[in-house]
Amino acid sequence: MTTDYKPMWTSLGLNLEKHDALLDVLGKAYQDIYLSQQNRPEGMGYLDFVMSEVHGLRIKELQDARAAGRKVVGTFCVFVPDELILAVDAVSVGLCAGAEFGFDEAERLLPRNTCALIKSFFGFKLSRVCPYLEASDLLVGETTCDGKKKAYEIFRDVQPNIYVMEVPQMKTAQDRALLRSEYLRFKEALERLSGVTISAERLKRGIDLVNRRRSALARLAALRGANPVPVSGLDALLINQVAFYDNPARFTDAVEKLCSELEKRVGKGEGVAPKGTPRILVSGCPMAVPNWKLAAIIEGSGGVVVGEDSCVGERGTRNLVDDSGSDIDSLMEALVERYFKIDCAIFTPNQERVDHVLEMAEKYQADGVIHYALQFCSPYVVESYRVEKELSARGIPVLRIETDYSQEDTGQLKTRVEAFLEMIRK
Ligand code: BJ8
Repeated sequence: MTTDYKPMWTSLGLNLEKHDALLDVLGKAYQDIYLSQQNRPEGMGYLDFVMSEVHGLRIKELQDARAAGRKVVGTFCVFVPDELILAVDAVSVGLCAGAEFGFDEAERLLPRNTCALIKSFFGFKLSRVCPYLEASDLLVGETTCDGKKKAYEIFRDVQPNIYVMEVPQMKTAQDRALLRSEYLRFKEALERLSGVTISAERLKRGIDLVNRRRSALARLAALRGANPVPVSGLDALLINQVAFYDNPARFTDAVEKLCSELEKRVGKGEGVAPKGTPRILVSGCPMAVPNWKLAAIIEGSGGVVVGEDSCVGERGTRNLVDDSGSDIDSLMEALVERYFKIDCAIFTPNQERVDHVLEMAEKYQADGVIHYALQFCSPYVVESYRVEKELSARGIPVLRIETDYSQEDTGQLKTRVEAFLEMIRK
């Protein structure tokens, strides 16, 4: 960062000392994990720039938007429709929660056996190191897993501007009606927040922006089916992470440009790893910035990640919203139609997820699946049993791991991943 952003961070109430410490750790990790990769596509330069300005220029953009009267809405889950947020000209930012920071403070409010993702957003808030949290005019929580649902009750004490959306847990007609009514309630909350009424035209614009972003990410995902694969799993993960907080139109253009570069690579048979490198599909909990741990271990052990069955990945981006409706009712229905298909492990039963993992394994020519669950995340830890059972029955090797954000088990995980890759190679 060349500009001095300290006055902006101070005005947001950040703890500058701790914030500097966080940026130091982040910068070093990025250098070691990302910038040390070989043969990266040129288009990744845009992502490197965005990351270098993640607490700088992007926050300035948010503050400028606020000064111009627009609102910033922070979210924690892919069930919260960006389309509605964009329809009121607000800026949507997916909040990170991917680093072990401020956990001591978080554990004063939360049980120790809470998943790292929840502890992380508490830690960021209590240490006052996240400018996105501080710049948000509204935070949207949801009743997905019990951990998050109950944690928001406590979070409200330190961050009062939180809105909680109810998300159903089954896929019956009643559940669909519940989601629809929750989206209508959210639409009204956004209208109150912004003073803007969502017309069909406005919603269509929001749908179009998000559809374009999802289409660009789908194009990127499809290119990873090539053998050799033209982009590393680490870089693809980063792109999916940045999608949550970058300007959507600018981000989409950058991804489309990168995809054109990757298409050329595929045409020439070039890749980031030679043919024969074990191809891994990762399935499970979302990996928020800067959680690069598992992908770094896999790719540092001689494998390559070719897809993510994750909310920071295909679970969050598959399916577009039908924008053919001409009135608000039909467009809202189209939103519900798209979001109701999300196969998060909070749903029961959740056969769709197993079907998607199988479909993805085939599409991306995966040699094996690594199931990733955060410790204490009951939905994904429990569901990993069925995922493994059904994949194994079809001859797809599966490694199930449970971890957190610390580096303490890195050596142990590396040993297990190496053994898994070795087994696949035979
Ligand atoms: S739609 S995956 S983003 S809820 S890791 S906090 S589940 S205990 S994040 Fe998620 Fe929405 Fe589902 Fe996706 Fe709870 Fe598990 Fe922690 Fe989790």
